[in-house]
This record gives sequence, C-alpha cells and structure tokens, in this order.
Amino acid sequence: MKHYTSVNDIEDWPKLWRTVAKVKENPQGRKTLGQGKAMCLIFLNSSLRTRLSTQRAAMNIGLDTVVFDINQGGWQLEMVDGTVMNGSKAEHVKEAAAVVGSYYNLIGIRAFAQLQDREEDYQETIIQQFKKYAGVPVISLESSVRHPLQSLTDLITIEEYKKKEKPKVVLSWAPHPRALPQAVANSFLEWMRTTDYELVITHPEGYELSGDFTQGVTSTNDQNEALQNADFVYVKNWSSYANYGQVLRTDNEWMLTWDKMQLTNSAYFMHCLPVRRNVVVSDAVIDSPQSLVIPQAAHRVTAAQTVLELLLENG
Ligand code: SN0
Repeated sequence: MKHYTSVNDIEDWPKLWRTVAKVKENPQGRKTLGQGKAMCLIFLNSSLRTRLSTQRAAMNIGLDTVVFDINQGGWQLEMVDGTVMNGSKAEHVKEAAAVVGSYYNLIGIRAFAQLQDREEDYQETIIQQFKKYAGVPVISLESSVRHPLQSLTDLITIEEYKKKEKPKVVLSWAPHPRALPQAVANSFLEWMRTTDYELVITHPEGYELSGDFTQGVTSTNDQNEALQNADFVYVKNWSSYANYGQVLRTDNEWMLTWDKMQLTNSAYFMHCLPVRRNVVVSDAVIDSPQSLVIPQAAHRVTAAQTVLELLLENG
C-alpha cells in the first residue's frame, strides 16, 4: 500500500484482514516497527477520535507523532497550481508538502468539505496535492469526499458483531442543525460495496448522494421500510449533494428512536461520532445494549494501526 486515501488503495485484502486480526489479538506485538520514524498529522478541522486513535496506534508500534493544527500558527496554504500568489495565502502546497515530507516518514491530513463549491470539494484537491508533492505516504484523516479510517473501522466492527454471513446493513440519513459533509456516508458506501452484505440506504427526497457512491445500492425514501429486519443501522447526517451543502429540513421525523428500532432484527446501532443526542438518535437507542458506538470508536485504533503497519511494511 502506497497511500491510504480511499478503499481503492487496498492492494491485498487477505493481508489487510491478517493484520487486523493480529492487531486485535496483540496490539503491542510489533513495538519496534515504527522505530526511528515519525508521522505528522495535519488538521484543518476539529478532531477527537481521529487524532487520539491515530496517535495511540502509532504509540503501539513505536512510531513518533506530531500534531499540527495548521490553522493555529501555520501559514495559509495555496492549493492551486499556477496561481499568482498576491492574496492572503503565503505558502504553496508544493513547498509545504515537500518540506513536511522531508521531515516525516508519513503525513496524515484532515481537510473537510467547504460545502460551497461542489466541483471543487469533489476534486479532493488538498489530499491530491499532498499525494503529488509530499514524496511520502499520505493518509486521509477525512477529506472533502471520504473518511477511509472511519470506514475501515465500520467494516471491522460489523465483521466482529455480525451474527449471520450476510447481515442487512442500513445507512439512514438523520436530521442535524448544521450542514455536514457527505464524506462519512460516501466512504461507508464505498467500503460496504466491497462486501456481500444486504445494503440499503434511506434518506428523505433531496438527500441523494453522488451516483459514484450509490451505484447499485438499494435506496428508498421510506425509512420504516428500510429498517425492516435490519441487523445494523448506521445513522449519519449529511447535507444535500444536489442543492450542494444545503440543509433542506430540520424536523425530527427521521431521528432514530426506540420505536423505530422495533422494526429491526434487534439491530445494532452505529454512528461515527460525534453525535447530537435526541436530534440524530434518541437517548434510549444510544444508551441501549444494542448501541455499538463505544466499541466502534475503540476500533478506530485497530483501523489506524492496521493502516500504519501496512504503510510502514512497504519501506
Ligand atoms: C464531521 C462530519 O463529516 O460529519 C466529522 C465526522 C467524523 N462531523 C461534524 O462536523 C459534526 C459537527 C457537529 O456540529 O455536530
């Protein structure tokens, strides 16, 4: 594996699963793999799980980390090649990425969608530019389009908790007061499509995701219908893709409640966190034994460590 920015970066699935199993069994099993090496985690946006789980994973394999909240103390980076830089941006990513790459063996970067210009966001410019200019492996810590560390976590969690070979997995939209990116949902679909699970997506009209991610996936605007016999319910808000970045409704009809959970096959509840209680999901659901949010979040370390090990093994 050369970079880790989407599901397509996985070259060897059997090896990935062998690594996941070893990391789960003994997280401290390869304490010297990262010795003498270091990773820089660059954040343009807030983080709790991604930052702390990646640092914890690095610790387990002896890899040093530095966190750089680039908005606090870094230069504003110009991302577009060929720009006349006479505005507010002091440094071009061409130099910045190359310099960080000369100091560190791995670079992680988080850059959320801006939700203003769809074409711009969907080019994933920041991650692409880092891949182009850093000269070292780049790990997405959530880009404008994807969140692959979260999706690997989700897959590991479903594999661990599933009670049948092909569980029914439902991705349900939920309300939220703010406009959120589509990255978690896009990425979840991209990863789930590599499995033979029964996958269903449900959302109100106007919340269709990009066809690149939903192609071939069963979709319905009837949440109750989707929830019938579900084994896993993955809830997430995203803003509109068609009316890009807009919040089309804020009523609570689509909140996941204990009543709705009764339609399912005693489904497990999943969410990437952070979650707005009693907006996205009711207390009764998230506080029930069917909620996986804490073990799911714990597997962020499993996923990050697996990815770091696979990248470091390459050289
Ligand atoms: C981010 C998102 O992409 O939806 C990160 C999820 C891992 N979530 C938020 O920004 C939530 C912010 C809020 O105000 O609830």
